[in-house]
Amino acid sequence: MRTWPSPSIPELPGDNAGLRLFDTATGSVRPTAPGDPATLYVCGITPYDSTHLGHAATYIAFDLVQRVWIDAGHRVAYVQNITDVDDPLLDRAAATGENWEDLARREMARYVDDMAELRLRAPDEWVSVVESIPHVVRAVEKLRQAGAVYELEGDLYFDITSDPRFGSVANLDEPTMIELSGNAGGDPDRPGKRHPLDAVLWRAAREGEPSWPSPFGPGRPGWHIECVAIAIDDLGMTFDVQGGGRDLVFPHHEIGASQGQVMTGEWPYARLYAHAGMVAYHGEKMSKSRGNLVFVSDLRAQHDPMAIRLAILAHHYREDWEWHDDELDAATRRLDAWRSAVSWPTGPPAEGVLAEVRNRLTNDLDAPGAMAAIDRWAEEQRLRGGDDPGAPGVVSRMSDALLGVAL
Ligand code: 5CA
Ligand code: ZN
Repeated sequence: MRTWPSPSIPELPGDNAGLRLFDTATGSVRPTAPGDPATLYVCGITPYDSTHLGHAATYIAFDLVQRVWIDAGHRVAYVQNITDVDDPLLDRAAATGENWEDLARREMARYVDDMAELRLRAPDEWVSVVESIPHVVRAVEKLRQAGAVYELEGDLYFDITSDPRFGSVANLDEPTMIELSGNAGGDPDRPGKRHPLDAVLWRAAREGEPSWPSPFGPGRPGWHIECVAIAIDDLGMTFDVQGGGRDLVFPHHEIGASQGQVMTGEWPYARLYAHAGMVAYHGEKMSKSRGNLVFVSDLRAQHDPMAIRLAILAHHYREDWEWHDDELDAATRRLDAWRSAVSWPTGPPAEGVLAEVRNRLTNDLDAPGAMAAIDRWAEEQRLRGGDDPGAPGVVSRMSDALLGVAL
C-alpha cells in the first residue's frame, strides 16, 4: 500500500552505544544487536475506528526504536501489516451497512495523515491482507508439508503441538492462554479441535463474507498467519524485533512465532519481542470494542501534532497509562519552552544533554528521562543562557532526530 513520505532525520555528531530493549520472551532488557539492515515488524491497524491514542503510542514507541538504530548508523527495514479483512472490521461494516473495503480505505487514509503529522517514519513495506493472500497460501502449504495442519468442517487449523517451543514467547499457563485466546477472537471451545489453542489458518468462505480462491477452497486467511506470511516474505526468518502493543503477546505473537518456526524449521522467529503498554481512558483500556476512544485526528484539529507526540512520549512506552484531557496542556508548555530555548543564537553547551538523551533512549527507550534532560538544558538557557553558538542547533536536531519532535 502507499504510505506517507517519511520525515527527514537530521544527523547528529557522534553515535550511540546501541539499543537495549525489554524482551517479553526472556523477561529481560537485552541488546537488540541488529543486523544490516536492522529488521522490524510491527503489527499494524485493523482499519476501523483508527487512529486512537493507544495506536499512536505503540507506533511512536517503535518509531523511537528505528530512530535509535539510525543514530547508531544502521539501515532499517520496517514492515507493518494492515488487517483489512477480519471479523471486527467485517462486523462493523455489516452493522453500519457500509462496504468493508470503503470502511478500510477511509480509516487507512486517516491513519496515514495521523502518522505523517506525528512524524513517524513510514514502513518500507505496508501490506494489507488483500495483498498478501498468495503469501498466506504458500505459508499454509508449507505448514501442511510440515504436518502441522488439519481440517475441521472446511476450515484449516494450525496444530500448536507441532512446535515444541510453543509457549516460550508469553510464558503463560494453559488456563490463562485459553482465556486470552477466547478474548482475542479465538475459538477455544469449538468442538472437534485437537487442542483448544489451535488457530485458524484458512477460514472457508461463509455467506456474506469476502473470500479468495485457494488450493484449499475459497476462503480467507486467519489472523496470525497473515502477519507471519508478510514478515517472512519481506524480512525473512529471524528478524530483529517483533513489535506491537502488549495485548498482542498472546495469542498473536506466541502463535505467530510457532507458525514461523514450524513453517521454516528455523528458530527463533524474532530475536526479540517488544511490547508497548496499554493506553487507557476513563479507567479502561482504550479499545474499539469498548468505544472509549480519543482520536489523534480530533486532537490534531486543535493542537500542534508535536505537542501530541510530546504528551505520549511523557509516558514510558512499557507502562500502562491513562490519558487525561489536560495532558496536552503540560505538553504544549514543554514544546513552547523547548522552542523558545533553541531560538537563541547561542546557548549552554549541548554535549552533555546529547550524551544523556542517547544514554536514556538506548536503555529501553526511556523517553521521559531523555525529555527531562532537554528540560534541564532549556531551563538553563532560560535562566542563564550560554555562549555556545552550536548548541541550540544541536538540541533542536537531537529533538527531531531522536524523539521525532521538530522544534
Ligand atoms: N491488526 C491487529 C494487529 S495484526 C491489531 O491489533 N490491530 S489494532 O488496530 O487493534 O491495533 C493496532 C496496534 O495498536 C497493535 O500493535 C496494538 O497492539 C496496538 N494497540 C491497540 N490498542 C492499544 C491501546 N489501548 N494502547 C496501546 N496500544 C494499543
Ligand atoms: Zn499482527
